[in-house]
Amino acid sequence: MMISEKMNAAFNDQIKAEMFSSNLYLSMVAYFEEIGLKGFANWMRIQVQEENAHAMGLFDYLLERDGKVTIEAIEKPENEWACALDCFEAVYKHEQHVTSLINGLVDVAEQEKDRAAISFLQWYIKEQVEEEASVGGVLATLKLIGDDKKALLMLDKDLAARTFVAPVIG
Ligand code: OFO
Repeated sequence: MMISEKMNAAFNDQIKAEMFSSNLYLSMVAYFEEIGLKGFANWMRIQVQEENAHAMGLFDYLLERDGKVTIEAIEKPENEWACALDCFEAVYKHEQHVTSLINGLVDVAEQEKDRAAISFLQWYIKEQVEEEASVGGVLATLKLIGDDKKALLMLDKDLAARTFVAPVIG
């Protein structure tokens, strides 16, 4: 079934949103490198790769459906944060926003009665649950840490262990 124009446009919007996420986290990589938290920077580097994979999953799916991929301009992300906690609060808020975008995309698929897209997007719904949970976990730890520098460095060590596993989307 040929993808509808409305569904096609909604997919392109989401590709753009995932690429914005990638750039937002890339700016956070730079921030954490600057302040010497290499483990946090590593965690963000993996996050950038995840977001690129999310964008490419939608990109490839749209092509598979004979849709038209359009690459849009991406807004400039935030580049300054007060501290690691401030940064992760922004990440958590952003991921909640992305969850609402994914839900909106599924709403469009339902309106368009596009069962294939509804099925494909289930992966993204589950992924957002994971995204919010993993970011929420780091955020909760940062709140516990407060201004204990030693504990912050321990968390930094933990976050240095994160590795990228290419997701199988769809
Ligand atoms: Fe693509 O999940 Fe984060 O933004």
